[in-house]
Amino acid sequence: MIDKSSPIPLYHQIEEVIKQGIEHGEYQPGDVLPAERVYAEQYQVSRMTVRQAITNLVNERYLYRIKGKGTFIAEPKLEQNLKGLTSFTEDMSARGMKASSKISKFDIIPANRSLAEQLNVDMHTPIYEIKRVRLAEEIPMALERTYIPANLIKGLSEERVLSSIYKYAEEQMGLKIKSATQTLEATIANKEEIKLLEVDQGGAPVLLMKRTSKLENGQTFEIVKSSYRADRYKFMIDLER
Ligand code: 16G
Repeated sequence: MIDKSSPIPLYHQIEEVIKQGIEHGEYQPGDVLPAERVYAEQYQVSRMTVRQAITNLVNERYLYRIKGKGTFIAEPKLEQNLKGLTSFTEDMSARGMKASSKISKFDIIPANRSLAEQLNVDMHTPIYEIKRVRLAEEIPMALERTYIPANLIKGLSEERVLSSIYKYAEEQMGLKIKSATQTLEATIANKEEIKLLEVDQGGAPVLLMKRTSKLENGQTFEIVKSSYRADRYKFMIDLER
C-alpha cells in the first residue's frame, strides 16, 4: 500500500492509510490509534514520518490527542447540504439522529433599530429573542440566536422551542416558510460559544451562518445567527455548469 518510489510524500501515504482505516470502519470513533511504532514497522518507514502523518490528521480533526493517554479517532463530521430550506430538527431526523435543544434565553424584547430594519417591522415591535444550543444525540452542534416578530407566532413558549420552531409555526400556526437568504463565514468561538458548545478554549473554529427567512406573503419570519462547530460540521453544495 506504501509506494516508496512514488513522488507522493511517505507521510501523506501514511495519512491515506489511516484515513482509509477510519472510512472502512477498521477504527471506530473514540478508539485509540495504534502506536507510531506499529505503523513504522508495518510500512517500513521512520517514526518521524508516522508522527508527521498523525499530526496532519490531528490538524484536520480526523484524530484528536489527549495528553498522557494517546491519540484517538474523532467522530466524523456531519455533512449538511446547503440547498434545502430545512430546520435543524429535520436535518437531524433525516440522518436518523435525535435533535434536542437547551435554552439559554427566551424573552420578548422591543425591536431596536437594527432588528426593526432586518425584520422589516417598526421600532419597539415585540420580538421573540431565543437562544438555543442545538444538540444531536446529546452532542452540542450549534448555538442558535433567533429573532421572530411576536405577533407572527402567538403562544410560542420556552417549552415549545425545546423542539421544532418550524414545526410549530407551520403545523400549529399555519404559516408557510417559503424562502431564505443565508450567509456562511468562518469565525473563532467566543467565550459563550466555548462554554455552550463545549469546544477548546483558544481558537476553536466555528462556522457562522446567518439566515433571514420569509413567509409566502413576503413577510420576514425570522433572522437567525447560528454558530456551528467546525469540528462537527461540513457544508456541501452541488454545482452545475
Ligand atoms: C435551522 C436554521 C434556523 C431555523 C432552525 C429551526 C440555519 C442556519 N438555521 O437551524 O434558521 O430557525 O433551523 O429549527 O440553518 P427547528 O425547527 O428545529 O427549531
